[in-house]
Formats: sequence, C-alpha cells, structure tokens
Amino acid sequence: MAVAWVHEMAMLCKPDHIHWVDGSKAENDRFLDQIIKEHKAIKLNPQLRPDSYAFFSDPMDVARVEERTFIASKNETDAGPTNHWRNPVELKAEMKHLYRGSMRGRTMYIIPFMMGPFGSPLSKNGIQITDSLYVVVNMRIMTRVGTRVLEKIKQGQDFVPCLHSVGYPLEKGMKDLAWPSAPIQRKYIAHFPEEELIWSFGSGYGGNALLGKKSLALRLASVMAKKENWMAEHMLILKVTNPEGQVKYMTGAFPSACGKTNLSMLVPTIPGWKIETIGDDIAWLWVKRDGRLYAINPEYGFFGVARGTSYRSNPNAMKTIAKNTIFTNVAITDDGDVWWEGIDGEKPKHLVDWQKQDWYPDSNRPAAHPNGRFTVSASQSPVIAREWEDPDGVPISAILLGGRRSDTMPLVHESLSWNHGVFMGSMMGSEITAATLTNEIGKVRRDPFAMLPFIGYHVGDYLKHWIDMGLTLAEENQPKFFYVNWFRLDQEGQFLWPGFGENARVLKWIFERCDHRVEAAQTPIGYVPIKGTLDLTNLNIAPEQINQLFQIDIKNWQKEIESIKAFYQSIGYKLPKELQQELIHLQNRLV
Ligand code: OXD
Ligand code: MN
Repeated sequence: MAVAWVHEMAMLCKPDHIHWVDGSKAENDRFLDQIIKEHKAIKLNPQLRPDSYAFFSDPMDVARVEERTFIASKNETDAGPTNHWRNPVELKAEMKHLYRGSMRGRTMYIIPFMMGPFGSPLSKNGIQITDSLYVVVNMRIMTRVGTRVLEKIKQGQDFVPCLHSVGYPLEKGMKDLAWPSAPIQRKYIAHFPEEELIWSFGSGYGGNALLGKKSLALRLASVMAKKENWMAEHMLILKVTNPEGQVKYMTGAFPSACGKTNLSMLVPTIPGWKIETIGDDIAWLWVKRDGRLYAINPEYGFFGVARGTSYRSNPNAMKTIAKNTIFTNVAITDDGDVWWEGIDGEKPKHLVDWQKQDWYPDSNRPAAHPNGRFTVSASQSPVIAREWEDPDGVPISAILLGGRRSDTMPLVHESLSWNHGVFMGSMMGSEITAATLTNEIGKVRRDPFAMLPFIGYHVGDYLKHWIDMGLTLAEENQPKFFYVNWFRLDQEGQFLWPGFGENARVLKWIFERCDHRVEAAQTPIGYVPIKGTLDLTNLNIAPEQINQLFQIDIKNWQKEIESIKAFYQSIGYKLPKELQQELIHLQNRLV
C-alpha cells in the first residue's frame, strides 16, 4: 500500500531520485553535510553551540499561511465558518496540476513517522513525501521517524499519507535557491479529512511543511478524534509536584505566541514545588475505563519561538537548545552563535540578520524574525518528565485556558461546572499583537480552545464534542477548567502580575483546588481565590495590585458578553444550546 502510493506520487512529481529515510544518526549526518555543501544552512560554532545549524528562509515564506490552508470535505457545512473550504475533487485537480513534475531535478524523500509514543492506543503512523532536506532533518526531531515505523506500516498498520513539495522544480541548467518555495498564490496546505490525506505545496516553513504537527496532529486528528471519541488539542501538558511529593498533571490551551513553551518548562519561585514538561504544544486526550481523562504528547520535539526566549523567561529552554538544535530565521553573531531580540546579555555591535544582511544596533529593524524558531528534541530538556513517553498517558486534573488580555480577565478564575468550563474555552480570546495582524492591533481575536486555525471541521460540532466528552467522564473525575491571564495591565499600562516563575503561585492554587484543600469565592464569572489562599509569600506586590488583578468590572464584562454573542452568531445553527445557555446564565449572574 505504502509502496504503491509512493510510486504513484513519484509518477506525478517526477523526482530524479527516491530515498527512503531510515532515521539513523549516520543518515542524518550525511543530510546535514549535504545541506552545508549546498549552502542551504550554516553550521554554528561548535564550541558555543555544538552540532547546531541555522537556516534562513525566503522572506516570503516565514510563517503558517492560514489564508492558504484548506479543509476539503465533501460538504461545505462540514468545514464550517472558521475554515477555508474547497471541493475536494476540484482542489485535487488544481493541485495535481502543480505537483506534475514539481520535483524535477530533486530527490524525493520518503519519511515514515509516528505521532505519539510507540504502543499508545492513540498513536498514528504517517508517511511524508517531501523534496526538502530541511523538512527531513526537522521531522526527525519533531516526530518519531524511521525503519521501526515503516515495519509497522508494512505489517499492515494504517498510515496517513502526507505529500509535500516546495514547488520549485529544477529544470536542466537551473541553479537551486538556498530556500526554494512558491509564491503565495501557489501555496496550498490542503486537508482531505474523509480520505485522511494531506497535500502541501509551495512552502517549506514550519507547520506548512512539517506535516505531522498542525496538519496531522491537529487538523486531521481533530476529525478522527470526533469520530473515535477522543480529543486532539492545541495544549501543553505539564506535571506539577508539590513539596509532599504529590503529583498532578494539567493541560493548557493558549493561542500561538502566548507563552505555552515557557509555562510548560517553568521554574517555580515557591520553595519545594516542581514543574516538569510532558509536551509544549499538542495534547491527545481520551477517557479510559476508570472514567478519567488521560493525555499523551504526540510530538517528539519542540518547535519553539526564539524571540523573547532567555535565561530570565525560560532557562530550561535555553539549556535545551544548548546543542543539537536547528535554528530558523534567527540572527548570527560574529563568533558564530545565535541571537534574537529578548535573549540575555548586551545587544551585539554587529550581527548577520535573518535575511543574511549586516545588522547594527541602529539598523532600525529586528535582527531575528519575530517567528524565528528553534527545533530541538524534547529528550534534551532538563525538565522533561520521565513519563513523557508513557503510551498510557497521564491523568489530567486541570485544564488551563488563557490568552493575552490587558483588562476584563482576572489572574485566575475557575469553572462552575464542565459545561461552564467548555463555555470558558469557547470564548477564549487574545489581543492581537504586532506579531499577528498589524491592522487590528489591540482587538480581541476569539480563538476557542486556541484551536481556531486547527479545527478540521465545523467549530459548532467541535464545541459539541467538548460538551459530550464531559458526559463520558465520571463527574468526580471531570477536570476543572481554570482561565488564567498573566497579561492584565494597570492604568499606566504596566503588567500587574510579575509572570514567569511567579506563575507557579497560580499553579499551586489550582493544584490545591483540585485537591479540595482550599476554599474559593464564587463570583458571577466563576470561582476566584479567597484572601490568603493564593500564596504571595516573599512576593513584592501591593494589595491594591492584587485587587486590580481580580477586579470584575461589570461594564467590561457586559462588553465581553456582546462580543461573545457576535462570535456565537458567526458560528450559526451548530452552536451547542448548552453554550447558549451558559452565556445567558453568565448574563443573569452579572445583573
Ligand atoms: C505553532 C503555532 O507553531 O501554534 O505551534 O503556530
Ligand atoms: Mn502551536
């Protein structure tokens, strides 16, 4: 089956060579040597950053392209209002035309990969075909790649076929580019949920090209999950241990660039508490016979945003990327190391920026791209939990939700019930920052469960699936939902909460709420800490700041309700009635 599909795709794309990736270190070393020889990356100074490489993309190929991302289900209503829908037959015909001969002059690499630990009931096999060695070396870090997976597929296990081409064939005599790709109107990230098939064309960057991540583990997996009664979520998974050695696991949904990686590796400031990582971006969740919710991380590495990462914001990430790391679109120092805005230390006097231009402190432009990334194996993290590859998953006690909100949302509030928690997730929003959409800065973008760009079907059906999952959980085992907001500002525009390691104080409160160890006060929006239960020991924070952090401003909440109503209207008739009811209840509680 796999061989037949590869053969068919080779007939279509017409590569000069075909290489089946075995995933070994020797093979990877050969690929990296070839990449350097072809001037497609630079090797960083081995004394400063051993076995690490830096790539620089085409300036037109630097991020996920949501406007060129398609869900090609048979019926348009199955894609819903949050996706770009295309008729699968038409889209295939259009894309086939592009793939025809698209790998001329190149090698077609066949990558057998697995999402999820070996032996987990949720794990899925995939085979990605690609003509990009950048993709091959990144996939080897981000997923479990190689012969062991291929053996399983050959024994008859299913796999998701993923076809990828950068869309830049090399005709005779043509010179290759350092970062070949296609113009935006020829980029396609296409998902065929009924066939469980992914076709990506024209981009070599991140989620557009590393198809195990957003395309398989979220968009397609969300459809499979709905069908098979589990959940594929844009969530970190963390392990919290209290001073008595008791452990709880939590997941957290936060939109892109809201600090998921930082939170999943946090160094607590409160003595005796420990945080370890299971995953930093994606969680697959299911209910086991014991009526509890369990999670695995389907990924094998971190594809983290470099900007802002430092020993101050995330020391564990800095230690993780000390070696064996691939960097993309960061700046390079004169001694051959990496640099980005927000990293520790003085601004260098000279750099080579992500566009390979000389850069000086007065150059008036960022040296690293805001979406510059590091790709690194999760196993290199000093705080990876020992059970992070447990095929049975970890039991989840709490589900964190959040985004960037300068007002309205308190530091933390807890759901009143499962359906209220789903309501909190459904109305999640984050203020748009300069890194996303420049013309709408400051506006709240509703991003239900941080899944807006990743739900592979109708958002209304997705929210109903969340409601239904609550029914399959024994009530005493239903995780509680906690909406957190580290980003609330005072009247002067200063952060009210110090953030970073101090966020562990909020995790401690959440931990103790799950254990019924601390009381909480009920407010119209949910439970909040009563005085003395949020540990503020040795924290230099004025009582007035705490008051402001928890202030529930009725006017702001009424505005919030209007905005949620407008969002709900955009979902249309598939919005679950349970959520409509939760909105009415909230409105009534606020009066
Ligand atoms: C990511 C994203 O790359 O959410 O994880 O964009
Ligand atoms: Mn993400």
